[in-house]
Amino acid sequence: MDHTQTVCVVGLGYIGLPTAAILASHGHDVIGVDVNPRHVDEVNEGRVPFIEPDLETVVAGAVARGRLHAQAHMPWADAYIVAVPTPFADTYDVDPRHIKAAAEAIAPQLRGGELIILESTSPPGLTEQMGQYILDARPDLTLEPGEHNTLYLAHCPERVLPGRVMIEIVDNDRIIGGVTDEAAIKARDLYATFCKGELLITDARTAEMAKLVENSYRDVNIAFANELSIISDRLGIDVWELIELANHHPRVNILQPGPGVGGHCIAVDPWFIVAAAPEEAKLVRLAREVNDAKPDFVLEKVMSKAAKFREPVIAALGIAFKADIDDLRESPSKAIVERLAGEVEHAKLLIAEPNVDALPSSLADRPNVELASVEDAIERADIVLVLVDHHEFKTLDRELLAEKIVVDTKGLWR
Ligand code: SAJ
Repeated sequence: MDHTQTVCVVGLGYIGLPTAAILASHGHDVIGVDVNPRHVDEVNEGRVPFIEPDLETVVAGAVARGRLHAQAHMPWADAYIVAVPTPFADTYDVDPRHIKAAAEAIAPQLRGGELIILESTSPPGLTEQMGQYILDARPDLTLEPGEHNTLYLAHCPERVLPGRVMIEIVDNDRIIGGVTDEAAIKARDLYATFCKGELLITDARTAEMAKLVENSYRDVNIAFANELSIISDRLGIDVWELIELANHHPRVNILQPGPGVGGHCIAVDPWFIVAAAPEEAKLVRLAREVNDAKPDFVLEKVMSKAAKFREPVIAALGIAFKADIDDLRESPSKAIVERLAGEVEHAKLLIAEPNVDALPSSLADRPNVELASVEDAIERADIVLVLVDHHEFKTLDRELLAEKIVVDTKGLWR
């Protein structure tokens, strides 16, 4: 594919917008499509509706040069990259409604010959399902290669780490799973225009599973760390020191415990494996359960400390799902604070979250909850609960903590 072809990125969220901006800065004409008019307007003004280092500069530059434009309606393009949410339904199976909507919006635009790439995390088979949605709407098209009316369909899972997206989107190796070999080659040629990492070709189902397995691998390792933190608490051992020492072994690399696992990836993707193979995926399921139960442990710890006070004041440091981002999706820290606010009604909760200007409504509407600066929150608190290792917390004057009861889920101030 040469550099002057049009690429349409469907979904201008945490993955779609960086992908659109990088494509535009590498010579493509990019149209971003989003159902949220606020996103569309902000992008066209060169702004980014969420925090991601260096993204806004690239978006602003691409918009100013006329290479990137956002709109609500689906255009025709040589290539489509679909990056819409794939949440799970109650059964832990995928809820394909956004994929279906994207496919049905793309279908009428197609002429034959287009490349359609699904980047959203997908259980095995969803890429083929997306193809079927398109063919249901356009029976005149085909996935068989070599025809004038062929569509080229591939799954290229994104694997970038929030907070490092602009680096990883270019540097990471990419798995490219074609529904046909020809589709994989076309997709590889598009990614080759901006990816410096290796471009690894496979089939769509293996590519779908690879993404799920990577996140599940991390989930299992974090579950091990979280279980160790609970065992260590019982045995009176410092888990952070324990893990640091064990990790000196050349073949041991235990991850870090925390208040639980959040975000829209690691806390979600393993369930797609469980849904696809419920009898076989025993460890994958157990790891999810261990990590999902960690907030209960933290909550009990804080409540036992709070029981010593008539009207305890608790400073909760961080409600984002991890350090140095503003993303509250599936955040165990936010869930812990919400439950504290509900279950310890006589407590006052002071939340320090440097990455947000306002609390989400689940917290803002509660009379015993307040957003505060970190210094103010700690000064007024009886109990300091560390939930996220934001850089602002790491460098705090430790003098502030004298006389305070500290519950530190991230081992920040050891
Ligand atoms: N966490 C721990 N202990 C650790 C590491 C992480 O408790 O040692 C927690 C974090 O605090 C957070 C959660 O796990 O709540 C997930 O954070 P993360 O930094 O591990 O991962 P995500 O969800 O931000 O991004 C992951 C990445 N996957 C892997 O590293 C295998 C990223 O590369 C994927 O692109 C992303 O999921 C995704 O979109 O799937």
